[in-house]
Amino acid sequence: MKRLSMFAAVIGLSMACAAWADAPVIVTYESAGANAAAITATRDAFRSAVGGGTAAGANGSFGGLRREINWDGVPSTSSDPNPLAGNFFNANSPRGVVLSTPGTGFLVSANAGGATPVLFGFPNDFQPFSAQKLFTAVNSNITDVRFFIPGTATAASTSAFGLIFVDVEVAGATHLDFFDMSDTLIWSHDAAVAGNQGLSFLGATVSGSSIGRVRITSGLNTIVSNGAVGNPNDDVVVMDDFLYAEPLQVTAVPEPSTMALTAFGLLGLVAARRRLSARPGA
Ligand SMILES: [Ca+2]
Ligand SMILES: [Ca+2]
Ligand SMILES: [Ca+2]
Repeated sequence: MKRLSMFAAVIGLSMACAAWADAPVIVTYESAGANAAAITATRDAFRSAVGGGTAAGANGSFGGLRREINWDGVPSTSSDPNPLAGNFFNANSPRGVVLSTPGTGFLVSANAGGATPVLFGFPNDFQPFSAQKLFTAVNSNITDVRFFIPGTATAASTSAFGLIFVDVEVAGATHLDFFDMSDTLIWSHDAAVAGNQGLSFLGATVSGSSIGRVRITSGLNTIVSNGAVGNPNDDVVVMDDFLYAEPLQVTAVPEPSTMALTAFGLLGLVAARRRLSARPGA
C-alpha cells in the first residue's frame, strides 16, 4: 500500500515545460486513493515545494510562506445548516482568500454530536482528510478563489494552490483552472479519480506568472442542503484542505527601460564594490 501511494506520488509529479522563454513553468502535484494515507505523500511534497514548515501559526500561516484552510476550526454558527460567508477567511480568520460562486453560497459540514448530520448527510460517500469538517459550494459545482493581502481589500496573487477533493468518481468532471492577474487561463487540470468515498489531491506551483484567481469545478452534481443533491445521477464531489502560497501584493511589471536602468545601476554598484575591495584595508 505504501509503495503504491509513493508510486502514485512520483507519477503525479509532472512538469509542463515552457514552449518559449516567457511561458510560465507549472509543476503539477496529484494523487488519489481510498484514504488519507494514499495522498499524504503528495500533499507533503506540495507543502515542501511551497515552503513554510508543518506547524501552523495564527490564521493558518506557515512561516509566512504558505497558508492552509482545513475548515475544522469554523464555528458552528458558520457551519451546516448555517452558511459560510464567502469572506470568512479574509475577515473572521484573515488568511487572504475570498470565495464566490454562481450558486447560492457555501457550507462547511457539521461536527458530530449536534442536531445536523455530519459530512453534509452523506456518511457513505464522504470522509474528511482533516477531521471533521468539509467544504462545498451550494447549488453550484463552481467555487472561485481570489487572493488578498490577509485582512485587507488589497488584491494579491499567489504562486501555488492545491486542495483535496472528496469522492471523485468520474474522470473529467472535477478540475482546477488557474488564471493570471489579467484573468487569462494559464493552467487547467482534471483531478484523479479516487472512487467512492476516496480522496484526491490536486495542486500546482507556478513560476514565471502569478495566480490571480483559481476556479474549482467539483463534479457535475451539486449539494443543495444536508442530505440533498441537485440530481440523482451525476457525480457529487466536495472538498477538504486548501493549501496556497502566502498571498503577495501585486507589483507592476517594470518597463524595459526601467529594467535596463536597474541593470546599469547594478553594474555600477559591482564596479564600485570592486574598486572599494581593491583598496588596501577596505
Ligand atoms: Ca460517492
Ligand atoms: Ca477538514
Ligand atoms: Ca462522487
